[in-house]
This record gives sequence, structure tokens and C-alpha cells, in this order.
Amino acid sequence: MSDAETLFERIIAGEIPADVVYEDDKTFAFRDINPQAKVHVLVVPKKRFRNVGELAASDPELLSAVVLSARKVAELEGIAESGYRVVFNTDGDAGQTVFHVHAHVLGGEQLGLFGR
Ligand code: IU
Repeated sequence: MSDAETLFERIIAGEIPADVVYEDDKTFAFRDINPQAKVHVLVVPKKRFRNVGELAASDPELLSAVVLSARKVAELEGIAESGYRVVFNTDGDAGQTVFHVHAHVLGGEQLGLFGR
């Protein structure tokens, strides 16, 4: 798990190659290596927090920046009009595997309902 914790920082630093979709001073967005929809991009704040709750409690402006970057990604990917989903998995039952908060931006097709 400790490798996974540092992985996104290494991607942001350019030490591990990624398919970068968008970057600004506070956030970094790249394609998920195991896409779950036609468009599947991860938006990561450059400063690390464990999950979205900790980010919201500690730095709400940065959470806002992540959500705005998700919207920017949707525009760049051409899915802002058709609709998209923003997901923050949080801990065990949600399947969070990388403990550096990230928003999944999903779309490009009709998405299924939530559930198991
Ligand atoms: P999760 O919400 O923590 O489960 O999401 C982690 C995502 O990171 C998951 O969708 C992986 O496919 C993705 N990912 C990646 O894009 N590149 C990597 O090198 C690794 C995981 I490891």
C-alpha cells in the first residue's frame, strides 16, 4: 500500500509516465490505466490528502479546485454537454486503493446505475 500512496506523487512529478489530460498549479489529471468507461480520467490535487473528507475539512478551496478541474476535463474530453460522473472512493467498501485523494471523471457513454 505504501507504493500506491506515493504513486500519484511520482506521476505528478513526471517520474512515471501518464497520459496527461490537464494540469494547472493545484491539480493534475490523467487517464486511468484501467478505464471503466469510454472516458475515465483521474483528477488529483498536487498536495496529498488521504480522501475527499480530509481534503474538504483541511482545504475546501483545493476541493473546489479539484471539482473545477473535473469540469475542465469534461469540457476537454467533449462530454460536458452529454453528462459525466465524478466519484471519490473512500476507504474499504468503496474500493479505494490509492490513498491520495482523486476524483474519477467518467463518461462518454450511458453509465450504469450505482450499486454492487
Ligand atoms: P481508487 O478509487 O483508489 O480505487 O482508484 C485508483 C485508480 O487508480 C484505479 O482506477 C486504477 O486503475 C488507477 N491507477 C492508475 O490509473 N494508474 C496506476 O498506475 C495505478 C492505478 I497502481
